[in-house]
Amino acid sequence: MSSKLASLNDWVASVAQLTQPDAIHWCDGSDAENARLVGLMLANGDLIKLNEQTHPDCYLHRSSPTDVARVEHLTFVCTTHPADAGPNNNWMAPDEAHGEMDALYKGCMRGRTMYVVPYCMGPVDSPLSRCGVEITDSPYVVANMRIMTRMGAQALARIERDGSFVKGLHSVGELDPDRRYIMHFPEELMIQSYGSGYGGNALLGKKCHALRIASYQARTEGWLAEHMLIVGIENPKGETHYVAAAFPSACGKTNLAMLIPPEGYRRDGWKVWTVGDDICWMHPGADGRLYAINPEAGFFGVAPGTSEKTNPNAMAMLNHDAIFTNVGITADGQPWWEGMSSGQPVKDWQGRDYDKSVSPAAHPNSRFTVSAKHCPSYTAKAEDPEGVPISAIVFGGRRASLVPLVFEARDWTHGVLVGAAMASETTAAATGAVGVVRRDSMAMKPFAGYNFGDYFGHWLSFDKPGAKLPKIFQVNWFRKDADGKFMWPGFGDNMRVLEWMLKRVTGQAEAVETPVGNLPKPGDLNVDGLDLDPAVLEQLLTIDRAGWKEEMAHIGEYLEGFGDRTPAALEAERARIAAQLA
Ligand code: GTP
Ligand code: SPV
Ligand code: MN
Repeated sequence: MSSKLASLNDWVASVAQLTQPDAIHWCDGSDAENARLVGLMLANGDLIKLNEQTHPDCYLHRSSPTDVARVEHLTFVCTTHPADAGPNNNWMAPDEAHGEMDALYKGCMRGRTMYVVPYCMGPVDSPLSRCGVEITDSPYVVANMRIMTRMGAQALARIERDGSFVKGLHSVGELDPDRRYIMHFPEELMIQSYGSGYGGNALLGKKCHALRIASYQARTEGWLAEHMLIVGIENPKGETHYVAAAFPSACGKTNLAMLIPPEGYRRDGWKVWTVGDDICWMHPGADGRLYAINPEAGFFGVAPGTSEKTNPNAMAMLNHDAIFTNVGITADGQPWWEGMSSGQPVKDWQGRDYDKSVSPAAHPNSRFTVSAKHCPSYTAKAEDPEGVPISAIVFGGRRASLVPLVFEARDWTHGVLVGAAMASETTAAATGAVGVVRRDSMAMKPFAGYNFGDYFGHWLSFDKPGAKLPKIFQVNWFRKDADGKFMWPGFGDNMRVLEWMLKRVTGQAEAVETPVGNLPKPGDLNVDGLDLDPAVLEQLLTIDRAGWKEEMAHIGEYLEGFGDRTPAALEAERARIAAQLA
């Protein structure tokens, strides 16, 4: 087979020439094709069948133990000029990077099949969507791409119509951490990945295309590609407001996107609708509002901590047609991870006999892959080619101290500063130390395909005459007390914070103004039915002026790191707040 697009055929031929596969397979995305690939992976050990009664058509994949997370230190943005990649990225000259990658790819697919995977990010009929083709030698990647994107014949038809696509080349190589690179060539709309089979390193439609390449494209085309969930909040009158929220990896996006409101809210008729849990593409619409699509078609979610108590919507979608990566398994072949309320693991994620004292059953970054259509709260609006209008943008991270439960930015410029200044504790989603606080602007530190200074400027540029921009908020679900316990119950109770935000959006609540931002007035945050010490709530909603003064100084140093690419307006905003705190 081949396509009607000469540029695609030529590229596939040149990759085959370089990598020397035994066979080439063009993926059509059909059930039959998927069944064949699953059969092949069951035979070669890539997949293990789970309990057919409790989990029909579910499989466990055990990765190489040294290939369990994104590798930020091996991820590069290869622009002609290093300053275009910025201090927020690793940079390599495009020629040098191509040389390195060609050497790795040379003959790497001998004895393997090369899969050509056409995919569309976003509804196939949406003008906001963009397409790509991933060439890979991993059937596991093909099976995951089939869930995570609109993959196959329909995507290929659109690519042939559009005449353009992002080129992604992936090989698992030897799965050797010393022979591993995730390279991006934004000027060529190209991605090259070698040596890893893990999600963000290997499913190239996700972080590599939909964030790094897309953010670069979005800057030149006047839109935003962001690491954000999209959730719809329907009030008892039946009005739905959509909220987009950027939290760093493993900081609560999937959970907020699938939130089930507390009982009192459900009784009153509040409903929550899931549009997306990881990536959001936003375009200014004709009416001046920002319209968002979820470019993905599935969820690649963190397994540990997902339970009937924390995320019942997720649990409900995980009992059929799902792929589990690096979780434990029970004696009767059910998936198991830490935080589950029942069951008992017998094997850990590496297939060893489970021994609590040696290792958790599931790797902390173990994941599930599942179609969005399985999610009980998934809304048909997620398939709307126009996207959904965004009423509020939320930034949040893991901050054990200082950052209050919620505050509102006074205007767009202040909101962009709040996003740029975000910091969060690192998590198991990326290789390296966990729990270290680092700046993670807009939760895009690992994902912006260009210089953060330019990126902040791009964000500021949306504030122009006629624009009806969302309000911007910061939240922190992760404040801890002196004993190291989370102070806020989180999960479903985050609904209370969302309600206050929407009251601000619709002008139904006042706020206490502080230099840092606007906080809920005492009594305005609905705590009905919540078992929370009022003193704790007060602490969660208090600004520590001395702490913030210091924070503002650190933010100043951080912004200075982007030199003259940092917009003057952003530094002026920071200086204004610092002066008010002094
Ligand atoms: P990525 O897929 O890596 O981008 O992560 P994510 O942002 O979607 O994070 P996710 O919702 O999967 O949550 C990651 C971890 O944080 C899980 O272990 C959750 O149980 C935990 N978590 C999520 N929301 C809350 C919350 O409101 N409070 C607390 N304490 N923990 C939470
Ligand atoms: C993240 O790390 O933010 C994820 C998982 O959503 S990955 O696809 O690996 O990037
Ligand atoms: Mn993510």
